Formats: sequence, structure tokens, C-alpha cells
Amino acid sequence: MNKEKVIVTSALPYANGPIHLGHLSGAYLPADIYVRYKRLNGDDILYICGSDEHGVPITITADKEKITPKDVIDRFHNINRESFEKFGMSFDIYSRTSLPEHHETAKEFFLKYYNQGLLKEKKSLQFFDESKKMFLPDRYVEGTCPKCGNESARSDECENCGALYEQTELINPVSKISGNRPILKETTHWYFPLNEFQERLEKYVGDMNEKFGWKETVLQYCKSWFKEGLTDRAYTRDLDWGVKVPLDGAEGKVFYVWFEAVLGYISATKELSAKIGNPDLWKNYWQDSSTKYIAFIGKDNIVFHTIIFPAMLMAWNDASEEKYILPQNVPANEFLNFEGKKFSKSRNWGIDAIDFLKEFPADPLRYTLAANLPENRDTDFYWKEFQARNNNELADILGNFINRTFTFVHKHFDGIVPNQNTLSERDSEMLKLVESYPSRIAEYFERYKIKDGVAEIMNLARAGNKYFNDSEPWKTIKSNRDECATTLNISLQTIFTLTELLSPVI
Ligand code: B3M
Ligand code: ZN
Repeated sequence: MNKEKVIVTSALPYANGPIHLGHLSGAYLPADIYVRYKRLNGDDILYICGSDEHGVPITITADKEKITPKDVIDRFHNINRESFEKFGMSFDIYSRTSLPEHHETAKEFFLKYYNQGLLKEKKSLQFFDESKKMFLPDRYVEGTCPKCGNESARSDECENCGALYEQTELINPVSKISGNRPILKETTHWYFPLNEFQERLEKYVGDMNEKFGWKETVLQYCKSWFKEGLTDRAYTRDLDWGVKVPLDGAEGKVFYVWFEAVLGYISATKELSAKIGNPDLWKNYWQDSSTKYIAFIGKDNIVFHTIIFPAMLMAWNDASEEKYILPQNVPANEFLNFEGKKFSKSRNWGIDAIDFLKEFPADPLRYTLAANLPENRDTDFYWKEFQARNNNELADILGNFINRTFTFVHKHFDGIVPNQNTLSERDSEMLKLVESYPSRIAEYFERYKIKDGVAEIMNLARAGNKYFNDSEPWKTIKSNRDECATTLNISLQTIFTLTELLSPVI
């Protein structure tokens, strides 16, 4: 196979709370397995991630705890970086969107749009809290969803039905900082005309799906967006915390977090390039049409990666000689639940990665999550299953096969790999199976079917045990030493292949 040049990204987690097991199995572990597999394969990979450090939830946390947003992001950036490290994530860089490099990149994109006359300047009415004398962006307001009637909908998107809307469409709005009903006050904002890109976006999604086979769930999300019809999206917000709008008269305004967070992938790559002393390296990836870009995310981020980010890149490419590549695939996962219920910070349900990894090593967790990834539907983490996967699979199947083989080789062959002699039918079949495995697993991983791939690898360990049992080396060591040597030789080869195939996983 030709070697590929690939950018892989995992969604940038908000530095507003510790990541939990649900996050790990959504956008991180599958990406890390894919990346480690690709590196093993000799492909040229950049794996990019970092903290998303803007957005209203961060300022709300800061207000609540009477600390600064900077305190909040420093705390959670460090906790999450440490969680990822302990979990064995192999990012090439774990950056942060509060860095000046990112602010510059975000402004550069905005100005590119602004200067080509793409953005629409509009006056509109926004919620304003009179007692606090401030505009109430996004999540400072709660109310009833105009689409589904959910009574605790956020002001810009509904967690229940996934609708995105302008906050003025919210029914019965309440200010989250004072509890009062906010008034409407005029303000000016810039809008990105997403609708102007609809046709090209539909073609892009259709083409990518045709060539690279997008997940059905992801396609369905896109289709329902297209069916609704794309509309102008406000690019700016009245808020202090964020990337400042670089225009005269735009004081007190920052970019809407999503319009810069996705660019964090690019600025993180720039940071990495500078760090390794090759400042233009990022262009070699992001602006080279031979690069393939894969974005791993959870299903709640689909629209931003399949519609908004691609539209932003198209808009840049329209006005520039240097053209960015677009995501080739966005293998979004469904959610992992915890013991039958959704992870929830407010209901204190679930377990944070950092706490889990204080009690247990990463590998049994990686294996358990990998064996149960929410690739096609929501799945659950159960403590009982964690125990069973560790004891019955990692220990009893894989561990046992390796242990009995090694023990035998040490006891009867001085710890030296025995020679392969005349092959029986069983021997040949086992060898054929082992040889077929790397390409079989590669096929799964190339199609982002990580869960099935991992299950298949464990099947090889099962086959190894069966082969060992059926060959009865404890008998042949007495009756036919050559035959026994062959059994052990083939068992060791199976283990060698197993370790290689499992190395992206554990
Ligand atoms: N921070 C949302 C999330 O963590 C958001 C992802 C940004 S990806 C550019 O789910
Ligand atoms: Zn709703």
C-alpha cells in the first residue's frame, strides 16, 4: 500500500471540566488507536489536539467560583492534559486556544472573510440583563426550545433535539446570572452566510461519502441540516472572554467560540511546527492536497466539522492562493453512558478519567472501552464488564496463552525459540491464519471500525489457545520433540503478531 500523509484531530475538549470516560471513548481512544496503527504502518501522521479555552461555559464557571476565566482554563487544561497522558494518548501536540498564535490565526481567517465582503453586518436585538448591565450571550440565557419544547434549553442550541437557533427565538427566556427576564437591546454583529455555501457543501459531503464511505449516522445529520436549509450564523458575540474582533468599533465583542475553536487544529499544528524548528511544516500538511484529514469527534459536534468548518475553509480558499484541505472523513461516535444513564456533572453521575486512572492502569480501561466503542449506537460502561473484560479476556485468553507458551518454552527449550519442523495440517492452518491477520485488521482500522478490529484481534488469541490445546505439547514433548518444537514455534509467532496488532490498543 502507498504510504499516506494524514492529519488526525480529536475534538478540542473545553477546559471547563475534567474529561470523563464518555469523552475518551467518543473522540480520543478511537483516534489514538487509528493513529498508532497508521504509524505502525509507516504512514506519515500528525495527531493534533488541545484545549478549547473560550466560550461562555468557562465564564459562567469563573463567575460562579469568583475566579478568572484564566484560572478556570489553567486548572482544567492541566487536569485534562494529565488525564490524556496517563491514558496513553499519543498526540503530537496538546495545545490550547488561549495562545497568541491561535488568536492570530482566528483573526486572520475573520479578516480574510471580512475583506472579501463575505460577512454581513447586521443590527439585531439581543438579550440584555438590566440588573447586571450586560448582554447575555449564549448560555447566559435559558428557556424553552422553539423546536421541541424542552424547558431547559440553552439559548443557542437544544441538547434535547439538537436544534440550533438564535437566542431571540427562545421561549420564556431567563437570565442565568440574575434569574430575571432579560430585555431586548440593539447590538451589531457579523454573520457568516452559511446558506451561500449550501450547494457546495452538499456536493462535498456527497463526494466524500461516495469516495470514502462516511458513517450513516453522520450522513443523516448532514442531510437533515441541508433539508432544513442553512442560514446566516452570527460570527461574533458581546463578551469579554474570547478572541477579540479585530475591527474598529467592535470593542467588547469576541468571535463565537465555534468559529475559532475549529481553527485551533490549524494553530496547534503551527505551534508544533515552530516547536520542532520547522515553522512552515504545517503548510505541508494543511495546504497540500495529497494530505488526508480525518476528524474524530462525538456526535454532538457533527455540524461543526461537516458543515461549518468546511464552509470556513472553502471561504478561505475562494480568496487565497494557499488552499486548505477539507476533512476527508468525520467518523463521529455516538455516546458512552455510565451504568445505564448519561454522564452528568450536575447529577454527579459518571467517573472522570483522572480519578479512574488513579485506581487502575490505562490498559484494561483502553481495552474495555475499545471493545465497546459507541461506533454505531450508544453503549454503556459497566464496572462488571470492566472486570469481565480484564479477567476473562485480557487475563484468561490473551495472558494465559502468552504465559503458558512462555513457561513451556522456558521449561523445555531453555527459553530459546524452538525450530519449526515438518508441518501438520493444523500447523499450516494456524500459520495461514496468523499471516492473514495484519491485513484483515488493517481493513477494519482503515474503515474506522475499531471495535470490530479489536474483537477480531482477541479472536486470534482464542485461536492460539485452541491451537495450543489441540496440539497437546505436554504430550508431544515426550513422544515427538520435533512436533512439540513446531507447536511452540508457531505459538510464539502468533504471540508476536498479537503483540504487534494490539500495540495500538494496549
Ligand atoms: N469544545 C465541544 C466539546 O468538547 C468543543 C469541541 C471543539 S472541537 C474544535 O464537545
Ligand atoms: Zn429542542
